[in-house]
Amino acid sequence: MLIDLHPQPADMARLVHQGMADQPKQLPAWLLYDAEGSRLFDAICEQPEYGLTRTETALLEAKAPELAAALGPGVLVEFGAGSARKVGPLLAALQPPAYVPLDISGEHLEASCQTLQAQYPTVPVLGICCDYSALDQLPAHPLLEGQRLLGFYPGSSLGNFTPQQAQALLSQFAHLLGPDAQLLIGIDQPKAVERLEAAYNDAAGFSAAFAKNLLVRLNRDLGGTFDPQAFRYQARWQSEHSRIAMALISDREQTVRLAGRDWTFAAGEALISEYSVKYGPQAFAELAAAAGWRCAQRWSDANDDLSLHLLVRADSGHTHP
Ligand code: AVI
Repeated sequence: MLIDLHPQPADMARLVHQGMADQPKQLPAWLLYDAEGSRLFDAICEQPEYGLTRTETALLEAKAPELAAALGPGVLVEFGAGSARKVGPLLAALQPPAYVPLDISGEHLEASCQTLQAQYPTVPVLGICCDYSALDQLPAHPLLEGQRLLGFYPGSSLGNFTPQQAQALLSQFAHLLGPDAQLLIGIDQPKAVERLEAAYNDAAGFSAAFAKNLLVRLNRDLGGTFDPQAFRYQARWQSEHSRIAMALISDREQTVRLAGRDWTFAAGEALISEYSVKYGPQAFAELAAAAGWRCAQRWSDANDDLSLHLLVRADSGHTHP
């Protein structure tokens, strides 16, 4: 079952106008995820240099019963579920009354819903295709009515927002999930620069293809005239911001038409395709606190590369881990 709330072309054009007028030019990360972008992202997750997915999946598998016990009963709402490959152990341990994956990539989401429904026939699955960062409220649905909601936000996708946007997003999740909610969130941590830069610039070229697919997508869906060959992909660690900046660098001065307007690039000018901010446990706890959440418990892998944080509402009086 799928509810389709994908942004309309006029909304996409408005966001593109805003982002292209920014300095540096930058577009919302969710535009990367058309059907091809979602496929390329899945391929990135399997590259030897990109350990995030493997580490988090292993941690979820190992800790699923503990995580389920800490979360308690409720409908599981996953933000940015994509292929929903991580949630299995949690569904098995939690046996929630329903599982509600949200994702921007409709076709991809539909396929994941079908696969999961077949694997977990006792858990009703309700997919919602949407930009979860712009969702004011969850749609009314019998599966959600009167239920306590548990948020699940793995993959460190919070890092694809600036810290200011990330704080707003965490506050919005609190609002969407309601007073009794908890949020289980996966956060990638800072580590050696060489490892970080390699993770976002895999030798097989999937990271570059993923970023360049943005231009193909913009050409197709928003009347763009980008020549992907005229841009080069770059991923750099910016320690002052604790983030990887992924960019498409214009190899010459050029003017591109997009969403009904002309945009000029200087030679060497960047179009930021994505940031990926990394938070250590302390920095993340501060960010969560600013958004009204308290870190109740943390799990991490043996190398302490990545954390799963269990967040409870700061005003809930909930004392359990
Ligand atoms: C989805 N997100 C957490 C990925 C990341 O690691 O920031 C997106 C990504 N882009 C290129 N590689 C991975």
